[in-house]
Amino acid sequence: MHRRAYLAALGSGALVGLAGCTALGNVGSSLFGGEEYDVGMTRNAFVPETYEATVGETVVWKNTSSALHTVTAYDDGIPEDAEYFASGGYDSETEAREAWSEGRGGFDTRETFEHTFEVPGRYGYVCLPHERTGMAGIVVVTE
Ligand SMILES: [Cu+2]
Repeated sequence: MHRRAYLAALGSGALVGLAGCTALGNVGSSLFGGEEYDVGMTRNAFVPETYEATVGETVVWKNTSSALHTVTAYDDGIPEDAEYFASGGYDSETEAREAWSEGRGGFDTRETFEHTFEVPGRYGYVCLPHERTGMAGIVVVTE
């Protein structure tokens, strides 16, 4: 995401200003039209499922649904020397899973989570509450 500073400056005014825009064509999307993100989260999926980023890029996930979701990297699904990431700020998949079992680490409608990718490679992650229904995604980071 490259326009974040600009959008942050606009703040919530942008959201109000664009609330009438229904470019995506469904009822819920107009609520989200005023802010930018890289990966959206529908009821049961990350969109896009595979996101391509470059080294140093900050990827922003946004919960564009009414369900509670997590972004939880797989310990063994990221490059060996890469920093682990999970919504809630946990240091490992185990820690994130334990937290989620107690209801922590999720983010709600319209909330965002972001992570800056410094190591090239392939990063697999999952949404813990929707793991069984296949809600998982990949970030591919290139130089
Ligand atoms: Cu989910």
